[in-house]
Amino acid sequence: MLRTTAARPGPLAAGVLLVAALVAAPARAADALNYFKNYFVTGDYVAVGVGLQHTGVNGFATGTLTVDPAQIPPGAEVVAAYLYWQTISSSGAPDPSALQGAKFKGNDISKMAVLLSTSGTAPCWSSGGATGGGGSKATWSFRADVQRFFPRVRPANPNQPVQVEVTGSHTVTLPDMGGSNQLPSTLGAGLILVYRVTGYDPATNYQRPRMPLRSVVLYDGGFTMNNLTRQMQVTLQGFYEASRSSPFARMTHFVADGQANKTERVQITSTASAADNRVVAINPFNANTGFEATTFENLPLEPGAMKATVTVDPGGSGSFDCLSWSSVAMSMVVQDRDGDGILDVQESRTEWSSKPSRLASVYPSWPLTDPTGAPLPDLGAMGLDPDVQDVLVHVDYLTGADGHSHLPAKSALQAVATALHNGPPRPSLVASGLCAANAAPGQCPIAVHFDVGSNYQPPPSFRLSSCASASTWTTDCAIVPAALAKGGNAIPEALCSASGFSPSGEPCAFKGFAGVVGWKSGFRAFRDAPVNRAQGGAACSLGQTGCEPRMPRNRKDIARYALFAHALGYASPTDPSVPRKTSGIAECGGDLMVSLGLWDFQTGTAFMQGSTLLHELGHTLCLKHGGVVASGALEPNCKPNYQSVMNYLFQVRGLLTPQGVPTIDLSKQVLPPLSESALAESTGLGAATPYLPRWFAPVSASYIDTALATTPATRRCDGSRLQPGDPAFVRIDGDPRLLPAVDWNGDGQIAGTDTQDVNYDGVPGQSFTGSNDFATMDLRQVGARRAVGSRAMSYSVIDPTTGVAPVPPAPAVGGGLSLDTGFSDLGFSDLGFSDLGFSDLGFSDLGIGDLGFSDLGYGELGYGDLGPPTDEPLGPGDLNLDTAGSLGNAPNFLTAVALKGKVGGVQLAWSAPNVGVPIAYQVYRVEGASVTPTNFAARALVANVAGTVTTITDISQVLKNNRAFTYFAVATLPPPPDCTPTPAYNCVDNQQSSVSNFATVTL
Ligand SMILES: [Ca+2]
Ligand SMILES: [Ca+2]
Ligand SMILES: [Ca+2]
Ligand SMILES: [Zn+2]
Ligand SMILES: [Zn+2]
Repeated sequence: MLRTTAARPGPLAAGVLLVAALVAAPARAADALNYFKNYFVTGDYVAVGVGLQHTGVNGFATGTLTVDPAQIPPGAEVVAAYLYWQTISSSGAPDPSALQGAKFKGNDISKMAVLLSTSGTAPCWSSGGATGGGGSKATWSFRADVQRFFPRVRPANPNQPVQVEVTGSHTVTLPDMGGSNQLPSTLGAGLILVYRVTGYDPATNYQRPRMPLRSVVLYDGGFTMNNLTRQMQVTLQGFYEASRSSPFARMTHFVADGQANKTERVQITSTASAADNRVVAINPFNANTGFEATTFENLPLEPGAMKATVTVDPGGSGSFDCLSWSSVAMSMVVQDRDGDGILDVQESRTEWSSKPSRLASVYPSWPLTDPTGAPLPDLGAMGLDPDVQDVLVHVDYLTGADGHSHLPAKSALQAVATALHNGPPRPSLVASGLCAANAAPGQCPIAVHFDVGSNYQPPPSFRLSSCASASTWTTDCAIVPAALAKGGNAIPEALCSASGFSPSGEPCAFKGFAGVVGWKSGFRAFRDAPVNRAQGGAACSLGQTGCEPRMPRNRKDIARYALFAHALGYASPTDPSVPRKTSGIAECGGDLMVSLGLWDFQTGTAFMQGSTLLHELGHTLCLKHGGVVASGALEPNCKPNYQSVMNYLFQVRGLLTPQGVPTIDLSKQVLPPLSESALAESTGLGAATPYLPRWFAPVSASYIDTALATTPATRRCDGSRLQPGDPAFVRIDGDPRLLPAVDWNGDGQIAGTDTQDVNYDGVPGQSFTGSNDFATMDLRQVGARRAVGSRAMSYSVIDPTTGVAPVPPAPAVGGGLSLDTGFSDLGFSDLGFSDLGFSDLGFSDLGIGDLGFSDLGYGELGYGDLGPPTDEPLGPGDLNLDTAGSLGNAPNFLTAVALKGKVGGVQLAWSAPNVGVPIAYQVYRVEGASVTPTNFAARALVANVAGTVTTITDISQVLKNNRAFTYFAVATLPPPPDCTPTPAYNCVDNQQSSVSNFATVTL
């Protein structure tokens, strides 16, 4: 008895619109349903329903909710899934039997069910369709977050992302006694899925998004329209601004008890005035005694509409239907002309004040408020602009008991802001006329706004107005004014005791470590923890004056949350009591974490902070380690023809300018394809590049690395462990003197083509596709956050109640509980232990996704986008320290300057590697303007100095006028932590780096 109503055709026919009734407006009624959630997704929702009344056998009705694959586009990711159902039971409170045994796909949902109206609503019990003798009965509406119950499908091809399977048939089993006069009696159930499809369409050269940005708003509760209550009305808000060019909405009603022979009228208005009501449908609810999911398509909203009032009443009909609602969903394309995911009307007050007055009346004052009444932040005053792509990043950080701080260095923020500001034009903005195709750096900026509280504020002379022009923009433009800031919260690290308990007494996984944060429960606990900013971020309870989440909920669709933590809560593969030294983690969405506390100086170098921040920020823009390519496949990491910090080749060492300056940047061009089987030396990468080529070659082939005894890589470039038989490879930087030629095998000759595992992933013969990050990035996912209630990557290794690991169906992903979660002391105790994200672990069933704010979760954000597995089946997290050490940490930016005067000589200066603290440097000199096998063989060791020295003067007698000399430096480093011995390196001896850039001086 499938009662899902087929989609209505149309835009509404003109004839129907003429019916728009000018009936007298009833007094403005209270909303029949409550605001539940709003989403901003590059996708939409799907709703299906099934009627169940009187179908029970042995106390239970079983039905099938069927999602046709045609209802969801290929490549969609599910971001939310809610089951609604209605059961008639005793009034006052539902009898326990109304829920007992409730199942979705065979999983118990009775304990996670959320009762939507605490007093129930009138049952449509009498045969006439109106409320009859049901005084002892009530209709109860329930909701459950069922996202976790959909199976994950791991494709056979590991280069394809994991899918969460939601299409097909889903069985629902609910209490129903079958007979027409027995309780409980379930009317039916409906399923709402919210999905997204990220990115831009390669078939249009990335000019058009695959799907536009839509808002989906969900309202729910319990409401019965009958002879006592002859109208259902609800004003839907939370979408803020419908598209001005295509203001059509979809709307679904989950409604029970409709009868074909009793009529009703559905109307909608964008102005809250009944005079503007447009008829949507006459008598659409006719499922008789069942339940239906009725979807209306192409509802005409007014251009730029900000709210929509839906009214259902009998119309002019004398006979009226008794109808019971549990949910209404609506979606529409929203107005975001610069494609940054932030609506025009949120970015600028002018967009609001210029509305037609009848539309402005629905939001009569500025600033706009979210559906809970909380004012939205004043983004215009922060410098955001509806015609410029903006990225707002709320930054919080942990601080150690010994005084170390994870507040990112100002230079790290500046480097990220500069890279994004100077990006090339995005094709979508060129197509829409917001950028010129040949825009110079800074003329088609991505304006990043770091909310770091009162840190790094510009001088008083700074004017925000200077930020609009490329010629006057400075990195000060990237700092949110302190008066508008909510970020920059310092959070003390908590210690996991030797016996494995946090200070608040919760079990923790990493004994003796502080500041370890799990992804994503622990992360979310920090983000959403209620704090009182005026009291230095002290814990408080929501509802108290001055108490709000660290990242206020009204920023959830506007700001990305960046937590600079000490370490990521994933266990080391070799010792589960120790966290991995992973640099960070992020999802294609709104959340990222940088975790460099187990790196140098407990904070990582400023360069690594910036590089990792841009890398993780890139993941929130849906960029991947191998770039985004037209086929949608996950391409390998470490591709030489992908010059981006997304690529592990460049995250550690940076992208080198011809002068050897390590730079933080994303890929700005599509380089030609590169084949590991045909590496042409004379043509190299096949195009001019802003940065030097980098690749891997056998150490035995490279005359320089053989002679200098460079330590071969101890990891494959993608972070996976070396396998028996893996040859010893080293990382090589291109010599700008040879460009465009590349000496792929490092033998000092430019000749022929080479065949080698140039990305050092253990897979020979690959072909690599170039990728332009700025063309493929998608800024519109800012509001996408994985639901903690969903089953995704962050399973723990430990069940806090039993101390044992969860069993299947939990996927065997390693992980650890967040130490710093501090459940009770963060004021979350009112939600209960399970609510705080332990449903991630698979053993809580309290409908978590309903409580938190990581609503927009989804099944898959965590792992398909993190690239192919590294050394674990699912490779959690990003580049780790061991891999970083193995990627070759040569000295940087070597300069050679001839000194004038009596003594003369050549002054040499360089900077330290970005990872690792050198023990010593060796500086070499060859005669000539370049390095060749011949002059290299005659090289002179100019100096062997301590690792603290970064400048020397060469006053050798061989330095003679009118001759050129070329210098290079190498570093000696201690063995990397967590090093795994390989045939080429024993993890005991010091490491020898590869060479710095070559610096030539002519005397
Ligand atoms: Ca925008
Ligand atoms: Ca903008
Ligand atoms: Ca390869
Ligand atoms: Zn720390
Ligand atoms: Zn990554």
